Amino acid sequence: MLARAKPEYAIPEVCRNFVNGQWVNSSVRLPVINPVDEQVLTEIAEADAGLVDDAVGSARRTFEKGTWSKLGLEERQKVLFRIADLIDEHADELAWLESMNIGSPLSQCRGRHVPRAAYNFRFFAEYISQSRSDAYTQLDNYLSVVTREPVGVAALIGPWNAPIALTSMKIAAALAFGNCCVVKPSEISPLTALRMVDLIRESGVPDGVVNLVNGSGAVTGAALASHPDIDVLSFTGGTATGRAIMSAAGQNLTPVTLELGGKSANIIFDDADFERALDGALISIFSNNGQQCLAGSRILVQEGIAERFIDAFVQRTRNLRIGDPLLPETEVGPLATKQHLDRVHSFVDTLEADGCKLLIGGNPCAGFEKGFYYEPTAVLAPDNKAVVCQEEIFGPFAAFQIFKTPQQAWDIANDSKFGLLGYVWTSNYATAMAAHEHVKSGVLCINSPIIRELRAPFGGYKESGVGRESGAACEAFYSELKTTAFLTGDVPLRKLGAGEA
Ligand code: TXE
Repeated sequence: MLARAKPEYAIPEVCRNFVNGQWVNSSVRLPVINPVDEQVLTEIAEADAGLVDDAVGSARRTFEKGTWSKLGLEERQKVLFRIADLIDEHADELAWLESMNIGSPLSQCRGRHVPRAAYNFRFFAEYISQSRSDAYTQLDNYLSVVTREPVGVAALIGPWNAPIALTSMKIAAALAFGNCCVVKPSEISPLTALRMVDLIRESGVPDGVVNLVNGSGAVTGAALASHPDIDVLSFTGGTATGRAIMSAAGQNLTPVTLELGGKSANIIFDDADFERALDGALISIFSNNGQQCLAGSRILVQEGIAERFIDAFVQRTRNLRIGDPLLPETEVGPLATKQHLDRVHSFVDTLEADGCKLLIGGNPCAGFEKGFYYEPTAVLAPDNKAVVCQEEIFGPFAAFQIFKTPQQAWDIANDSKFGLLGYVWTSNYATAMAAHEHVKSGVLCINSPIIRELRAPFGGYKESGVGRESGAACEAFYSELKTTAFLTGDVPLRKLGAGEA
């Protein structure tokens, strides 16, 4: 392995909490581990329920003051554009921090995740200037006008797998529609959210608008999710955690959006553009080290090309460059944590009983003294009942199945508790249309890996989530609708109590 690039950017010794414009420490520390050398990279100062309450209180008071919620549209836009510019200016640093923290290849963090974070702020800054609402004139003598108001305080709980891209989306949307927020990054990956808060402050967002609390899910996350004074909660993470969060928020009738797991079918027909489908299949399962909810982790191949396709996939998998995520040539880095590595590996134990054939991989990588590296893995499953076809593995682990007819493909794709994405590769227009009709997923990509169109809803059917994220979906979520009826004509009123005795 080549020598690793020297650290070029500072990592804070302690990741503190940011409440009402102040950095706040705490005595409980949790280590953050570097997935490459397994050393402590930094620590987080865990926010307890009291500190979470301070953060929510700060957001509430600031919201009521109106320094942000009542700021003119153009001023708000200017600040959001400034955040985007600052993210772009610090893109190398942010990508480096992300890669150091979660082990994602630097090239992917720099090429996709950080630009996406900047784009999230630009997108919502532009979106709000085009916002419209309704007026109803059908009722004689009344004009009913519908307006939107910011909802108040948003709790934003982020995941560890692509923190900057996913958490920035939540912050950008909450701020754009005039809200204050409390952000809780994953305890595994606090670094980029922390740096983003610095940049948000530098951009001119008033103190108290964005607050950040660090800590474990059980302590900090649970205190935030159950806090009675939050108005909405947006979460991205695992399905089990999503369930706990929705129950906690439900006690306060706090609306939630949940973007959860997936086990997406990547369906490849005989008539697909072979090379393109192959590229797409590899991208869909091995990007971000396989740690993505949108992974095409069940690869369904039609029988006419199955053998050739699977052979080619395995060959390309063998050639993947695994290594230090900071090196430019690296295509697959280490998994985020030791616990996650063990979980991914545990699925190998299910293969034999389910009649699956291991095609490649299936072990932690040899040849690395340290680091949570896992071999890019592919298996062939006899049917969709196999555990590796049902459970989200969230690693570089592909499960192939072979199908005969389109109907079989749709049946297998839909036989899942998840329904986040679907991918279909075909040169036949009718097959693409049939996929559109039959595949039960929140997003479907035809002849393409994921394309995240922010104008269009993103989210899942079934256990993949609740609600959607997009311009319009976020507008609906982060604002209250108000109908005001104006009397415009002469409408006599009944005179209660004015009758003769
Ligand atoms: O993340 P969790 P985990 C999937 C993936 C992965 C599995 C588990 O399959 O293997 O989920 O991931 C906070 N109240 N995805 O357990 O628990 C936590 O602190 C409030 C899919 O490592 O979902 C962190 O900030 N908050 C995925 C956040 O929830 C709580 C992304 C996410 O942690 C909490 C990540 C609680 N009770 C994992 N418990 C995707 N959809 O992209 C935890 N948290």
